[in-house]
Amino acid sequence: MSTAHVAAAQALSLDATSRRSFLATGSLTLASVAATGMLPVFAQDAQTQALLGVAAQQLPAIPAIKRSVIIDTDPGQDDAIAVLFALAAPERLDVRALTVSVGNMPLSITEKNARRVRDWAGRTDVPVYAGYPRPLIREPIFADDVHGKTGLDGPMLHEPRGPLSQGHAVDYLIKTLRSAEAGSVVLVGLGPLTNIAAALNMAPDIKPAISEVVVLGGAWGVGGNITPAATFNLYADPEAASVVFRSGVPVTAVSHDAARRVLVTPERIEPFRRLGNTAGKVVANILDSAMDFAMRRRGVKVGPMYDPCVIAYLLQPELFKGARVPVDIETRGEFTAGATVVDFRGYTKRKANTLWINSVDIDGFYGLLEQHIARLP
Ligand SMILES: [Ca+2]
Repeated sequence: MSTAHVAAAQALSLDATSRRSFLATGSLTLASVAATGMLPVFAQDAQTQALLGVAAQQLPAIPAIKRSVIIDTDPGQDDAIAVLFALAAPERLDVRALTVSVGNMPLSITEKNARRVRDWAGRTDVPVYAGYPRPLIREPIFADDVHGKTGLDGPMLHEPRGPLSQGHAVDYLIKTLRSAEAGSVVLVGLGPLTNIAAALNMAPDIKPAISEVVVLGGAWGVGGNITPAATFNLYADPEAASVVFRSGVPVTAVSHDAARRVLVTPERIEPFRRLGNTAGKVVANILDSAMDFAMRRRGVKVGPMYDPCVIAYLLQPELFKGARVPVDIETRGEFTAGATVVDFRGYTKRKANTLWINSVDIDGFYGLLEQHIARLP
């Protein structure tokens, strides 16, 4: 472990408030630097600072403690793999609930898919709450061209074994976060951010309980996947994304700059099929379907793996590089709605609100995913 990792691990192991402060400031406090004799994690040389702005740094490892997580999701093929991944790490991630948003498909389909995914993981104990059936302001858009009419093409789809939980996802989020200790819950946003934004708007008093909102989305270097400028999750509800990024809660954006480079190919799929368990087969069948889409769209069997990158970040952040930067969401652009405007060079003079992740160790990611999918039924 590097000295930076040790320092960060010490900072992160202090207590919930200190960890939240680390995420918010991107550096250790002077007191902790003095105590450990180590430099802040995101320090960099002056030339890089002057020419390119903030440089991405390898993220520190974190102690293997168990964290409380609520996953907001719109399954969705890559969502399904991400949720399986998270449910396969119960010693690290206490998945309190799945809250479901409209997104890849209408809510009636995404909530049903969420219940199927928990069945595949053998985890009918994880409640599933349905949230907003539409974005805050705009008309919904769907991604059935990618995920199929079922939202989850590939595996055999069964009738979900357990019911939807009573109550609205936003009410669940507010109630749960109100009774949680400060900085004790990670919110994961794998779909449009409508539910999370609505909860933050309705009950700003829940903010201290949230240690971090980890969002799959945004792009700066690689462009969007729904328009040239924007990524699906943020384009589908730019106003909601703006609420979340401006909320003051520490945001981590696992951007497409990183996630779009985690390529799926037939060679990457085979190890999952060979695992021999149900979950491995489900993952392989989902990715086979994604390869069929890739053939139709690009004429070549290669496609990106998005949502599972967020779970890898939660389990092993040292597989990623990122930087603390100010990020704004475009809500009014004629061609750029939902785009992430990332200020690496300090033009906006705004305080950094986002840990922007733009690089990933791809082999490390696949190793971690495979190891976890292998643990499932
Ligand atoms: Ca998703």
